[in-house]
Amino acid sequence: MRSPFAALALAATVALLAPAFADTALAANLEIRDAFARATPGMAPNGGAFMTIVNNGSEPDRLVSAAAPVSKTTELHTHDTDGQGVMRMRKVEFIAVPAGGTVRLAPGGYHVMFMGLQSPLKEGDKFPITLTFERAGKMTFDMPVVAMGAMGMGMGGGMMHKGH
Ligand SMILES: [Cu+2]
Repeated sequence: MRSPFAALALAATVALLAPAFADTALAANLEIRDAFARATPGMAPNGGAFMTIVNNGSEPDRLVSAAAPVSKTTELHTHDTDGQGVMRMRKVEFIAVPAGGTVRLAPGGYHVMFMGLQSPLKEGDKFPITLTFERAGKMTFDMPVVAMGAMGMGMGGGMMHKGH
């Protein structure tokens, strides 16, 4: 990620999300890259979203909550593997973003979970999401919805919501 090309990738991402990114996201030393939510099948009760959070500042920060109008509640989750090698989801109180570092929310690990969807998340749609950081405060941007299985990065996308 720390290549000269990262800046180009960022520029592309910011351009994509520019209308919503405006003042909040970049003012706070934090960048959100490659954010996407997965489309949900049929009556699936829950959905998940992923992103990369980059902290360009010299102070650590924490993602402490997320909110979106698509579901009754929105939680921060991670995956643990139990003694039998079965992955289970667990709610976390925060996701740490180290100073000058990057944290990835990706299938099989940290994710934002939309609990109790009002309606299915449809490929091609977008919805606003607000992330609240302990230090940087709130960042609101549009979360694009991509096809199920897209950008799964070979980590077994079908497993990610078995805990529900
Ligand atoms: Cu979850």
